[in-house]
Amino acid sequence: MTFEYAPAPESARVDIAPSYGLFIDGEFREASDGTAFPTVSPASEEVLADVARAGAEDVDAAVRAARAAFGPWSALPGTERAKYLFRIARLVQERSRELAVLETMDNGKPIRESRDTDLPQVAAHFFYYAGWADKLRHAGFGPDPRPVGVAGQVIPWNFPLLMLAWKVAPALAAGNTVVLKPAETTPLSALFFADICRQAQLPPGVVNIVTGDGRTGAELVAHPGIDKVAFTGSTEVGREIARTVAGTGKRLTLELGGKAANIVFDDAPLDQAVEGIVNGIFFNQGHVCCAGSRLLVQESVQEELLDALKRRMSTLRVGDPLDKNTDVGAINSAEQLARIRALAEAGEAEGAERWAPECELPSSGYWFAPTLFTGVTQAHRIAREEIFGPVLSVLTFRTPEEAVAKANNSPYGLSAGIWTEKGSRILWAASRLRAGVVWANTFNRFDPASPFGGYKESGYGREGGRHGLEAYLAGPDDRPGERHGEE
Ligand code: TXE
Repeated sequence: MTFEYAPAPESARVDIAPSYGLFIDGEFREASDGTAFPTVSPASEEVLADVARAGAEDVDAAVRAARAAFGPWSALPGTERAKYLFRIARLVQERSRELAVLETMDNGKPIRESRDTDLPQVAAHFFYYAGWADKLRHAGFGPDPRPVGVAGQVIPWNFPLLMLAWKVAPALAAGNTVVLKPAETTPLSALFFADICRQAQLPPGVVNIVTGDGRTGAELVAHPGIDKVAFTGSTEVGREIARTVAGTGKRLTLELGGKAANIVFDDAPLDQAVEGIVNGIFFNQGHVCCAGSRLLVQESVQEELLDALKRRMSTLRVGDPLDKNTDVGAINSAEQLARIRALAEAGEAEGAERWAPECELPSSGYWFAPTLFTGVTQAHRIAREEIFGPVLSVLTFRTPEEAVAKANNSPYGLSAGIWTEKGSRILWAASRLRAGVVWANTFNRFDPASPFGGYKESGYGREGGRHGLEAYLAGPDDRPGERHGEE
């Protein structure tokens, strides 16, 4: 299947209304206490729209709607659920230019990325899981695979619509209903998705969207009507959610941060490696949990590689995310910019050497130039903490053993990259790296059929592929509906 798009959407228009409501039981409505918050364009700091902030009463209404919809939705034959998912996938494709522009305006990512990566991946996830909906009985999940129930899903701002797709598509395919809370800085594409659900005539209550901040997320996670919680976000909030969910019988998957090592051996094709390094850390401004934020380069090729990398970084175009020539867009929020700045300053204070190509940053909006730190040691904060921005920390190694040891010396374990011509070395290193995803001679490649998830503080559970579906199916000991008297 190919996902083909018309030429660049520079002329595509998106009509953003002045205000948006919550999507509950198939209807848009204001928050019960009438509160709302603004969502701004990170590239200009202009307010794009006011969005309702869901309080406890609204979260309760959304969970009730999802509970009421669960029985009929889960009882539909898989072939019927598949039709809805295929319809949603096609509508996402039809509206992809509009959605790509919207995503870029609300998030700050380059239009080339939202058009060529985010939107095709969103559609691909709905197509992929649509294909599973009528095959659950024949896929080794047992003779009578059943959904978990109502899923409470809390997602971040780095891939707003794609994270929605990762969570909503498998949940629906398996027969669950959902209440989803998008991040407060990027709520718009989820609300446009709600409109797609209406266009697809999805039964009311199957998908509910409650916008708001962490308070809304906390209400959702703690609600007794939820059977499963799926979260992607920071490790701190992940810990808090794990505490809330502990002992409730709710199922939980957590996809948290990362500090991936991108390991370049001396036999690697260096030009190709440079492209992979740039893609690994500057794609989506480095707002990527699996970003290759630590470059581990073999000492003998360090100089040659860094020269080539600096030349390549000097060609990156930073600026207007709606310009299809832009490579690096805006930082998503003032808070995130402050976090990136603080960690970069810590890098300098601890003695690492900072380098960035000359680039003129726009005067309004949130911006950070692509930045490289050399002379980094494992003790430095920029080698240990997730920066979640366009900042690369360079460390060196002499032997493959040292490379693997340094790569694994992290509280995180989400992803890693290996660059080498030797197939045997790829297998040797991949089996020793404590990372959920290991890429060889490529980076940041995704496919809906591949499971994704981490070790250690990067969280637990897998999304994507068959594993991602399993997370939304009841285990042999689960009794869906039992906690709600629905058996
Ligand atoms: O994340 P939060 P933030 C990392 C990254 C970044 C840092 C902080 O390092 O710099 O986290 O980002 C909702 N109960 N990642 O502050 O707060 C919140 O409203 C329930 C990595 O934006 O974790 C939003 O919808 N929900 C990551 C979502 O959680 C709560 C992606 C994420 O926000 C809540 C994002 C609570 N108590 C940040 N508090 C990745 N793994 O990709 C907040 N939320």
